[in-house]
Amino acid sequence: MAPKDTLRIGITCYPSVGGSGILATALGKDLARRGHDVHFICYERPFRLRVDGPRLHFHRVMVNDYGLFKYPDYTLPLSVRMAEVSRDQRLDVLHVHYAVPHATAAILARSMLPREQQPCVVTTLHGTDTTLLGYDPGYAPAIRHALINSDAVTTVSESLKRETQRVFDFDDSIDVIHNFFVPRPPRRSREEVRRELGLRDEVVVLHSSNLRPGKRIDLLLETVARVHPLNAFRLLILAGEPFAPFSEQVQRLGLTECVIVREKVTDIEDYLQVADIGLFTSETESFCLSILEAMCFGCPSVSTRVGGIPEVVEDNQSSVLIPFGDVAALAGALEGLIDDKTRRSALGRAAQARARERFSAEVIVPRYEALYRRLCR
Ligand code: GMT
Repeated sequence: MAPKDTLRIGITCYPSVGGSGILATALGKDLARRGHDVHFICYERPFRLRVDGPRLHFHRVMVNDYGLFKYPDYTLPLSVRMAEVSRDQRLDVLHVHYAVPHATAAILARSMLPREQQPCVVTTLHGTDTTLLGYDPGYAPAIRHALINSDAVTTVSESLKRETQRVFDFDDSIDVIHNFFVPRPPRRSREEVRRELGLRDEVVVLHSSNLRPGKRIDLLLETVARVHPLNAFRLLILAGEPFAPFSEQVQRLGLTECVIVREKVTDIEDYLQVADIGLFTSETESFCLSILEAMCFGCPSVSTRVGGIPEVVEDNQSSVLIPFGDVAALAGALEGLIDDKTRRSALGRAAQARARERFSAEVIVPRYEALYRRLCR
């Protein structure tokens, strides 16, 4: 890439285990691979950005705990760091993932700088910044203000775009740029991982998430408890947060032998390669990156038909969609796929092809690049 084509991009996201941070990290890595200079500005190193790389840098935001403050403030130190990095690295773009408080901090950072040093602000909404905080009168006006003052707003699905327009009464333009996933080659063999999980010939049903309330882990476990026979499969849960709050339900439903939990897994590909069917019972989901991660390994899912999920998968072609809350139908669909290896494989092949054609870095990242260039012009 010629030097004049190189963009200098600041990225702020939540560094913890969660879809928006994972997506932001993957985007930053891919932009750096394409020759851009990328600067992450966060309170911690994003969990999938283990080390800096060529053109890939991490700038920590220091948060103080002053005695006067009952609650430590993050927004102001973040905005100051954003302004410093923008000035020192001559950033063209500040791309914030998740509106609260990142978009507000970016707007403030931009206004701290002289006009010729001001980066363009791009805000990407990922879900609960609209679907949860957008309904909170203590947040909504601040989010709306930050969106109006962003140079561009993107959402990760059409569904989230519609809801954002409605919830914030926002009629400026919104670009829909779907999520993408770049699978790394697994570090261990399939056999090694199956051995670690203590599997014989059971089908592996996979659920990966941060276990937050909207994921409805209660319904996930109820669904699994209805599937027969229980010893034909194991439910592998890759948990981004501690699973302990659900242990009592696992015992009560007699699922102790059936459920395998791995917490805060970093080598997710090791486990994705052994997954046969994904299971997602979410109440709200703007995209569901976990479904896409499974698709990349030829694994179809049974999931609820909510939010942006029908944009990620096609019902009965690459996955099975069930109305939210219909546990009997979820269990029936799951049982059907556990029993039918041929259908499972056909759906899995279609899912993998769809992931490659629509949600690969090659397809999605150039859309962000085009947006940045449009703004920089
Ligand atoms: O609530 C979560 O699952 C975390 C949240 C996030 O911001 O990390 O996930 C949201 O962003 C993901 C990446 O764009 C989407 O795949 C998830 O669907 C979305 N979650 C919700 O909308 C509930």
